Order: sequence, then C-alpha cells, then structure tokens
Amino acid sequence: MQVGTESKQFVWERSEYQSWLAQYERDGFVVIENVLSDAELALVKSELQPYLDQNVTGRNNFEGVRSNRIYATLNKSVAVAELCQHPLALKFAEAELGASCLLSACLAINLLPGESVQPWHYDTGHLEIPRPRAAYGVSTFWALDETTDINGATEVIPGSHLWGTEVPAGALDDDHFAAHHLEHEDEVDCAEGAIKVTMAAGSLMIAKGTLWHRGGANESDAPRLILTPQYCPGWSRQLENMMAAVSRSKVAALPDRVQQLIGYSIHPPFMGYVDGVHPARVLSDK
Ligand SMILES: O=C(O)CCC(=O)C(=O)O
Repeated sequence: MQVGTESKQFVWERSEYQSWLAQYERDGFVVIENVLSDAELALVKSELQPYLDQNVTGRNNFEGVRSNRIYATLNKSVAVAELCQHPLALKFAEAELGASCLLSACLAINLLPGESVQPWHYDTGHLEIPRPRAAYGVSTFWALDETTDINGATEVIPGSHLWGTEVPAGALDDDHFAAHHLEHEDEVDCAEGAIKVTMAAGSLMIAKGTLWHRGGANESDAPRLILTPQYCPGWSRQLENMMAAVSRSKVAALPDRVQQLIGYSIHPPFMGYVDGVHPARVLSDK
C-alpha cells in the first residue's frame, strides 16, 4: 500500500491550499487535519515499533531523557518514505525552498510519560544567518498518535518566524546539548502567546524553519509519537547526512523523488555532482 495516495487527491487550485498558505505565512505554521488514514498510520507505526521497543532514550535535555528518538528512519521504514514525499509536505517545501530542496532530517520522536518540555528552538538555528530572514527550512510534524494538552503536543509561538533577535525564556543554549545537563526544564518557561498544537492522529503540521517551538511535557500515562521530516534548500548542508544514513541497497528501492530528497539530485547547475556526473548515476553503477 502506498501511504498518502489512497484517500485524497490534492488539487492545488483548491481554495483550501490558499487558505493554508495564508495561515503558514501569517503564523509560521499551519495544521492540516486527518491527512492519513488509520491503515496508513498503522503501517508507519508498525515499521517504527521494533526501534521504539529498543527504548533508547535521549542523551541530553534537547533530545529528552524520557524520549525515544529514532534517526535514519528512511533506512528503517519504507512507509516513512511516503510521508517524506507526501504531496502536501512537498508543496510547501518546494514553494519555500525550491524544487532542489533536500531532506535535512527525518526522525521519529516518542515522548514517554514524565517527559518535560523541551528548550525553545527553531529548526534552522544551526544556520548562523541573522534574523529576521527567510525560513531556509520547512519542518513537517506528522501526528502518529493523537497529540493532546497533556501528552506533549508540540508548542509553538505563532508569528515568531518573523522575530529578529528576540529569544524566549527557556530557549536552547549549548548547555542543553551537554551530556551532564539532564535536569528537566521548568514549566515556568512558558512563552507569552505560546500555544499547544493538539492534533488528531494522522494530522500534519507544516512549519517554517524560523518558527520558535518545542516539544511539550508528557503528563499522560502513554507515549506520544510523531514523525518529523524536515527539508532544507538544495544548496545547504543536511542536518543528518542522508547519503550515509540510508544504505545504498535501501536507497535503490525507494521512490525516485525520495532518492532526490536524500541527495541523489543536483542543485542547478551542478552542486552535488559525483565524479563529474549526476549523483543518481551511482545508484545504477555496479
Ligand atoms: O517533539 C516535538 O513535539 C517537537 C520536537 C522538536 O521540535 C525537535 O526536536 O526539533
């Protein structure tokens, strides 16, 4: 079964798209409800489950010491590929970043009961380019579980994609990545105007790479699972080295568009070449 194709044929002239785009530009994010069917959700979750069962928890306060993060998901799940190339996600990513955009990261985040809020951050914070500025990134958040007020729904500060040098209290700093920094954040660091983006399972949030946000606290007694494919311009470095993260044999079986998103593509005129030729050629070389 192909995820993302069974129930909805997205017609881009639809007025909904214009209204989604207007929200995305105004608030820095948009939520599109109930994109995936139950069967599509079940397939992705079942493919991620063996890795969740390993229960590897985060190494610091950013990853979350009561969270499972599954990286290199395209090397682990075929169904994930369909979410990466979902037409809704690509519509926004290509409009923001150009047709040569790449997949920068694609991880599953499972907040376990007891997890505290994450430090505030924006997903292109690693780019040392002064704000306000273009997004230079699009992050998608697929709710694989329902996300609620109490299980850690992602929190966002609407409009913060337009901010310059403002930084909310409780923002990420280098110390949050330090292995010794394992304490939980305090709820007091709730930024003014912040909201919890609660979503039904199968819904999608699309956010600009400049939007301040954080994972919420999980005060429920069940885990909260999302998948977050993130896109960058074709001329910038991916956060996860996708060419290395996805084995050559697995890449060969992926859809063409996903191969391109991984890096088997060029940013015109020739960024990304291999030995002087198009990188996709290496997939057919024996
Ligand atoms: O878990 C979440 O809801 C958000 C996580 C996040 O923004 C991140 O880790 O970059």
